[in-house]
Amino acid sequence: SENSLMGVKSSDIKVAEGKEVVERNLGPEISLDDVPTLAFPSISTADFQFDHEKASEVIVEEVEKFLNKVKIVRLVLVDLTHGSHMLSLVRAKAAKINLDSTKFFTLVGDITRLNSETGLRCTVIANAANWRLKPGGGGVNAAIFNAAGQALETATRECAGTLSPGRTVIVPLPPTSPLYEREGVTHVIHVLGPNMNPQRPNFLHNDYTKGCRILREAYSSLFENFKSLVN
Ligand code: AR6
Repeated sequence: SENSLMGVKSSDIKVAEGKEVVERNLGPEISLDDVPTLAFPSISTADFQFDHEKASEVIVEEVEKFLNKVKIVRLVLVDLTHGSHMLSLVRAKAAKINLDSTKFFTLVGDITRLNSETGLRCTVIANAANWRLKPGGGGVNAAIFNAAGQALETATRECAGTLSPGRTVIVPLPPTSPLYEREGVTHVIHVLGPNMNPQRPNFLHNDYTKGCRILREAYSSLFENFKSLVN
């Protein structure tokens, strides 16, 4: 296909390039696997129906702010398909402001199988959660709860009952979780984004002033929580 070059996917090439440059900058004593990496899905832009153009702007701006503060980290925006509209919007905006592509890049894949399928080790992954922090409901939430097994449900119950929009919560994964064992994920950060879907709770009635503010809060809280795990 157009995304393949002798069996190598374009997403792999992106990672490989990033790897080379990061390793050069880090020097021989630190390997890329030691760079704390957060993988996150695009919050609110599928089931919650948030405008993609606006969401991509928020993502790139919040990533830029965070990378100006915190140096040795990587942030990776993940989506399932090469056709992802969010990934292309974000890539274009990130390139426009010259965001460091070794510290922030996009990746096509299942966020619950990044290590086993792309070789990228992300110790922390974010979830686009619902306010009750319940499994199921489709989307990335169902995928993460399924992959992590009962352990995540129990650990989540111990950490939090509900979330309000714009808030996030860190849940440590028990080492017995398949997501920990197979993929090396040590923490899941649940994120509740703004909701523009009338069928879901806290519907914002197309109020994008409020919506963008909440989405910014959500990403900034996600990145700060990731930072607290790194330190
Ligand atoms: N790996 C990577 N990305 C994924 C995966 C996956 N396995 N599955 C979906 N995505 P959504 P929201 C992408 O709908 O809009 C849930 O039911 C997807 O393509 O999961 O914040 C919750 O319970 C999209 O880019 O989250 C909430 O009620 C992104 O993940 C509600 O949906 C987010 O899509 C949250 O809606």
